[in-house]
Amino acid sequence: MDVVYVDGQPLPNGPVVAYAFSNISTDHTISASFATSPTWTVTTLTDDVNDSGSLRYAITNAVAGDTIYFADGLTGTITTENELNINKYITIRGPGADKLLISRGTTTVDFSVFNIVEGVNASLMGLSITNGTGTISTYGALAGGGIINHGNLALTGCSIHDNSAIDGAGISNVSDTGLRPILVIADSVIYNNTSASVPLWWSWCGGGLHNENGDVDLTNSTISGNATIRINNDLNYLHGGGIVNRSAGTMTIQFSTIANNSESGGWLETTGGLASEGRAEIKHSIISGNAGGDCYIGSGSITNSLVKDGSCGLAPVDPMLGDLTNNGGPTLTHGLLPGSPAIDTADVCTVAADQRGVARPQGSACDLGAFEVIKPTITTSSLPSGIKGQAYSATLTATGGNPSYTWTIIGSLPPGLTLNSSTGVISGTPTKGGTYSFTAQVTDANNSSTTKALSIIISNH
Ligand SMILES: [Ca+2]
Repeated sequence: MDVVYVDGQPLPNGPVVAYAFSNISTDHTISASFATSPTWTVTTLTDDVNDSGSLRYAITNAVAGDTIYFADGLTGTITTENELNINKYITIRGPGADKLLISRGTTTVDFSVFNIVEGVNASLMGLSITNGTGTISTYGALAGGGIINHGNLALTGCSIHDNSAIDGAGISNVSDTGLRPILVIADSVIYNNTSASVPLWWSWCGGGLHNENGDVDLTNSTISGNATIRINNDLNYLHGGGIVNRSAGTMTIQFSTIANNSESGGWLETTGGLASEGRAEIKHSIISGNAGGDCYIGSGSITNSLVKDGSCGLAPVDPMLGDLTNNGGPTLTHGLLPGSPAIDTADVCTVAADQRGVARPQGSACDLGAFEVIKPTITTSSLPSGIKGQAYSATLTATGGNPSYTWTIIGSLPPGLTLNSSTGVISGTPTKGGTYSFTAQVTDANNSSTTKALSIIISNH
């Protein structure tokens, strides 16, 4: 256990402390000792608490502050027949959501794949989580098919898909005995999870994400293709196909994409994409194509974002999303189609990369949503000189973006030379000496363009 000392006296709470000095006019000494944690490395996909190479063994035997790693090359599926209970501060650093899947097995018993205990800090990175069915929450309904979070959970680079439950088929953020849970999601995708309502007043659904009474921060992430299904004409009035944020919940959403979720009908305020009766602050995001409506916000704001159906008070704008697919990186994303109004329209860029890890911004500004269109780069650093009256040929080259490329010249080439817009070849016979400066521009198939200042010197002989 790590220990922090003030004036030689150990603080009781481990590495995360809050401390009030009784006298700030005198000097104090703060020191720390750090335990040498054993290294936990998962070497087998077997789910056996007695196997020292298993994830369950590492979780069971780790102490607060430990990190669990996976052996190089270990990929595949860990099938589990009961929940992975995180009851202490640990980090599980998976090899990548495209490399390691944790799946509830064939049991008929319902459980959340991960259960984060109240008051616990936990971090899950680089994992996929599937087939969970939820844990009975204090509200009496199965909640959090993939993950039920009662603690403080950071979820990074994960894929939560094809889980089911009543509240929060993908993830439920809900208190247990009253401590407010905190959920910070980054660089992740939550897709194809399905919530089914029950004819009882306490089911609120939320196909992808259910926030009952905590704080959720969603950045650089995609909520797609989740569904909430109304059963037996229940009277619940706040169903969210993608996200439901209940009245005691707060959410901040930035650079995220909520698309193609669905809601099959309810009583009041049912929304296919985001249904928020609590507070929601949304920036730089896309909400599009959700059956049953894109957006409902009881309080909060949505700015510098695109909402396809014009709900939440924005003008309707089609963000021109591609399908959810592998666009590179460990998690699925919705790409932006050529000419998308999301490209380069974020008013500020507060993230260094997109969901895939592609550096932001590309081009003149960040793109709205979780996906940044990669701009092509002109690789030609300089052009050879030519001689008046002698044939000249040089080729502009580019990389990145989405070939094929279209070339244009802004300004003028030396007299006698012309550009082939599809090949980038500059050729002809120069007719006049001089130094000619111009700007070359390449545009890729996504209509993304980049420019570079270049020049050609033509000598008279
Ligand atoms: Ca951009």
